[in-house]
Amino acid sequence: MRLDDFKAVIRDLATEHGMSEKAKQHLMLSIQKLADEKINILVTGATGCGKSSTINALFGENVAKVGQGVDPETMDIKKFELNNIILWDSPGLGDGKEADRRHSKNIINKLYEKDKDGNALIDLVLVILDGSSRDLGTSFELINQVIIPNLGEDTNRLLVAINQCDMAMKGRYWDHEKNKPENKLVEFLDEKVESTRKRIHEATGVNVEPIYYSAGYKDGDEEQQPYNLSKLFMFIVNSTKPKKRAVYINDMNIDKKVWEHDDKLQDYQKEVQQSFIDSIRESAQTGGEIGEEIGSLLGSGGRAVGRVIGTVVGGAVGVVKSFFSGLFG
Ligand SMILES: Nc1nc2c(ncn2[C@@H]2O[C@H](COP(=O)(O)OP(=O)(O)O)[C@@H](O)[C@H]2O)c(=O)[nH]1
Ligand SMILES: [Mg+2]
Repeated sequence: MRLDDFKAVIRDLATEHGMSEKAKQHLMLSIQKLADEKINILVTGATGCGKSSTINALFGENVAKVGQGVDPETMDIKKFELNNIILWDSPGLGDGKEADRRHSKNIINKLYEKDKDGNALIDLVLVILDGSSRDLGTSFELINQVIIPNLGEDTNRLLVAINQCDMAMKGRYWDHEKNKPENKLVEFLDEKVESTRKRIHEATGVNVEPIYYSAGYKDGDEEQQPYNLSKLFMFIVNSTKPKKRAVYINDMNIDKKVWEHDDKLQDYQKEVQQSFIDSIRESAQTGGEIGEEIGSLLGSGGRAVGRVIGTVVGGAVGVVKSFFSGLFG
């Protein structure tokens, strides 16, 4: 369990800072408790938008099967159970009237499902739009008429992401060598983000902040790495309840190369890292002296914490290192 690696790092850090045994114990127990947390994510969007590709990019190569067509047998919600993350993969709209009705119903039911504590089961709804498509009408119908009206108060758990940004201008202005968009495409994508934001706001009054990315693809020998996947991941982490955020450590893709191509890579990694630390601090939150000790170790007063973790992680811990390296050069 990779959270154990993180625990070891924090334990060393606590020892280094002369934290009391009592506070240390509390902190370790809190991290241990995080290992039992589950995060449920509903991934939806039109068939072919890249749900499976995105899931694989984020969580590892073969979690979901890419390129599965509209097979009536497999069209309904699929469930993927990782260590701590449970993914629900549902087609959006656009597969015909009958299928649309069924998918809407499935999605709405999922949105109202409660976990054992009576909280909404779904922590996060990730709606993926196909950035190469000119007609996103059914996607807006999905967001504005199916998801948002049934989301409840917590609209923060909705994330809208535009995939296949490499194909948004039919493949033009994509720099294959650097695996990133040229200026013309950046402008185009920025406009797409803005018009998406507007269309959702005008229809529902809800403010979302869409992002664009590419899940990449593999086609025989040809392979294209994801772009802005770290950014997507940062948005996913930030849309999750603070307490649960560190749980992602257990399931994120440890293949470093998928995370490397981003417009502001270091910012995203820094923010994710801070989120993980905040998450641990929050789950360890308590009053009295113990609380103070933990606060001073992991709180914003302890800004050095990230650097120290980077150092401690040093040669050892696989995923934490792989994701954070580059930050601590
Ligand atoms: N060029 C490009 N192709 C993509 C991208 N994401 C997915 N694809 C391709 O789009 C097709 C459909 O993807 P898939 O993940 O199966 O979509 P799903 O039906 O939503 O699960 C596949 O051929 C993928 O390789 C991307 O970011 N860029
Ligand atoms: Mg799929």
